[in-house]
Amino acid sequence: MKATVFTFSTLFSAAFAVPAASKSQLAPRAACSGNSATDRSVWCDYDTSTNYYEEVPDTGVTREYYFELTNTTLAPDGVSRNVLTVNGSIPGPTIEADWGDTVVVHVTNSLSTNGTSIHFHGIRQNYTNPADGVNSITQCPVAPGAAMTYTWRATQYGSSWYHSHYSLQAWEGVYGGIVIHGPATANYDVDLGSLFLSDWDHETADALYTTAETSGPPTLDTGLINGTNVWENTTGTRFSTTFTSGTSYLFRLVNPSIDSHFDFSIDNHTLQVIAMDFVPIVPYETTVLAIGMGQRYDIIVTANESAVASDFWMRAIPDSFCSNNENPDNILGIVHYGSSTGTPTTTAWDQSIRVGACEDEPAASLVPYLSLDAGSSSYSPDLPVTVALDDDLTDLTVLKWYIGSETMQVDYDDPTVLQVINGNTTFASSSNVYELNTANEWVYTIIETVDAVPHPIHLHGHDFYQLASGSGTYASADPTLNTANPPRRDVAMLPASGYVVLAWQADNPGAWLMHCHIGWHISMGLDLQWVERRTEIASLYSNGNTTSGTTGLSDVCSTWDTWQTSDGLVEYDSGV
Ligand SMILES: *[C@@H]1O[C@H](CO)[C@@H](O)[C@H](O)[C@H]1NC(C)=O
Ligand SMILES: *[C@@H]1O[C@H](CO)[C@@H](O)[C@H](O)[C@H]1NC(C)=O
Ligand SMILES: *[C@@H]1O[C@H](CO)[C@@H](O)[C@H](O)[C@H]1NC(C)=O
Ligand SMILES: *[C@@H]1O[C@H](CO)[C@@H](O)[C@H](O)[C@H]1NC(C)=O
Ligand SMILES: *[C@@H]1O[C@H](CO)[C@@H](O)[C@H](O)[C@H]1NC(C)=O
Ligand SMILES: *[C@@H]1O[C@H](CO)[C@@H](O)[C@H](O)[C@H]1NC(C)=O
Ligand SMILES: *[C@@H]1O[C@H](CO)[C@@H](O)[C@H](O)[C@H]1NC(C)=O
Ligand SMILES: *[C@@H]1O[C@H](CO)[C@@H](O)[C@H](O)[C@H]1NC(C)=O
Ligand SMILES: *[C@@H]1O[C@H](CO)[C@@H](O)[C@H](O)[C@H]1NC(C)=O
Ligand SMILES: *[C@@H]1O[C@H](CO)[C@@H](O)[C@H](O)[C@H]1NC(C)=O
Ligand SMILES: [Cu+2]
Repeated sequence: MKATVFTFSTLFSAAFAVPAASKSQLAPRAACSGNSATDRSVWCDYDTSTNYYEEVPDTGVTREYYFELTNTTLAPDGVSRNVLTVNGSIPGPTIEADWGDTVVVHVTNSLSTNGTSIHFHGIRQNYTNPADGVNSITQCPVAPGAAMTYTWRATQYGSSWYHSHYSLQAWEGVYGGIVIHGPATANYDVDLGSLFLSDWDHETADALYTTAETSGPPTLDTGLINGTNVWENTTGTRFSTTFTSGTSYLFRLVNPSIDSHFDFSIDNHTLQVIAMDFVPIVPYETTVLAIGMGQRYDIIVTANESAVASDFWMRAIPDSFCSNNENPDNILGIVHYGSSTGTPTTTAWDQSIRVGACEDEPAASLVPYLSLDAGSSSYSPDLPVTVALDDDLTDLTVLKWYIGSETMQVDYDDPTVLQVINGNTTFASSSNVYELNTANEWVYTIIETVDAVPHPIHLHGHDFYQLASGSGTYASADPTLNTANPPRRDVAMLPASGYVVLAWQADNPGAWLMHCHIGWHISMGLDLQWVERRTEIASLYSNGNTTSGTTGLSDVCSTWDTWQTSDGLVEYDSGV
């Protein structure tokens, strides 16, 4: 299929909210006036009570980044393998900005046999659907040798990550941190930045995919803490960080794994949890924190345990209910106190406080600091998640995951928004489109499964309100929906043999993906899309600044079409 290319000249009108006096400036402010170690709640004229869905600081600052995707060899645990990276490292460079800044990311694809698109996970993309970076939905893939620019505003603050949305590329290494500086709901002294907890294998994700789609999830070799670990205790380097007694530290935990749910802890240290995804919460304490794929938690750790030891283990233990790993007890980092360089001999916290079924932290702990209630809804689609054997595009019999009545299969060269811009409103059933055409209506999505497999469900373009979650079918459980300041975030666990009810408002026009964040399942079709306020979509794409340089969507698609034709690439997965 060949993409029909539209011209921008017919479509130049939209107002994109780039502050007028944009200036490029790389180093973010260390803090905003008033914000200090003894009062993290304020941020210049704003604070943690500001409704960031409605009000955003007008900084007038633009942060500009240049990313290059490269195909190289790295040895994160001392064992060399082929990896795909942003700028040669795993994780790639961190995107850092202040709340309210505009972020511009120029991506050059220097790979030879893959397209790409970069998704800024959890970023609301308020009226900037073109910058959501999902091939087959908001753009064609960026062809080898080509480039594309993404422009968006940091309307939220907190922690996240960016990653490729092209096939399994994110899990070959194409990801990095996003840190948006802003206020916080508890005080800390030092911000240590992102802390990635990931699974890892010595074979590439692409090489493991045939196993995953024919016999189920493969057992992975090991895991990494912030991109590093040891292998068989003989090669590689463990992650380590140094504490000064009496100081408190902020860690921005991110789980970018392909198929692992982690229980995180630091021996003898209590974790104070202050944010889930991009939503600051009323602080609570725990010793072991469960973090699903795609989720983030900001935690504060106080260095007050020097009486116990000088060296402590930091542990990322894959929950064996849903994560198959050869070395679940050796995904470790080290916290040293002062100048100590010793190997810890500390004992793990009692892990049984976790349910051990790859579930979320208890909903009662996850109380958004900015208290908001969900509105009422008259639209509540019930979407079963199932798995079945099907033929794939190359006629192999493989496992496909369904959500609703479809397993997604969309085309690199005919993204949803291009179909919308071209006026085609009849989406193929395999596009798994649900339309939300009434501005600001609420939708209550019921997602449920009878299989004993939990799934981290992620929504693009919005934070959702988690109205209910539990085991059994939705009908038999018949839960009372909690609309009064329920957990609000962008990834929630669908419990094994259970249901979850996620609500949000159609306040952001665009084509937005909703999917399971298990890498294998994204490729095996556990994806759907919300086409929100269809008639308002074309005008969002009329501004060349949000897409490729000056020429936008059409240019990226025509370069892709030429490459895909010459390469003879046949799609073999969902297309997202
Ligand atoms: C989102 O974008 C709309 C349209 O440009 C604008 O009116 C609104 O103020 C924006 N919201 C935020 C929080 O920036
Ligand atoms: C990434 O690499 C590009 C191209 O080599 C370079 O221009 C850019 O400065 C690098 N960016 C960072 C944040 O390291
Ligand atoms: C990366 O390099 C390997 C080895 O040369 C090659 O087989 C593979 O196709 C390349 N992948 C990409 C995405 O460029
Ligand atoms: C991406 O490149 C890898 C090799 O690095 C290859 O195995 C895979 O088939 C490619 N995928 C697509 C969809 O181009
Ligand atoms: C993890 O790596 C990122 C990227 O290199 C870095 O910004 C961050 O500070 C590291 N985290 C910690 C806790 O050292
Ligand atoms: C590797 O090191 C960890 C931490 O010291 C230890 O628990 C484990 O037993 C070691 N494994 C082997 C195979 O020596
Ligand atoms: C250390 O600080 C935490 C709060 O972060 C507290 O729960 C714990 O009791 C303190 N431990 C000691 C030994 O004071
Ligand atoms: C450190 O943690 C271990 C395991 O939870 C516990 O047995 C030990 O008593 C703790 N030490 C102190 C001094 O709190
Ligand atoms: C509209 O899209 C549908 C589904 O992809 C396709 O079958 C149909 O041919 C398209 N119609 C036009 C006029 O392009
Ligand atoms: C597009 O970008 C150029 C160069 O950065 C800038 O001068 C122009 O004002 C932008 N246009 C819009 C509509 O934002
Ligand atoms: Cu899944």
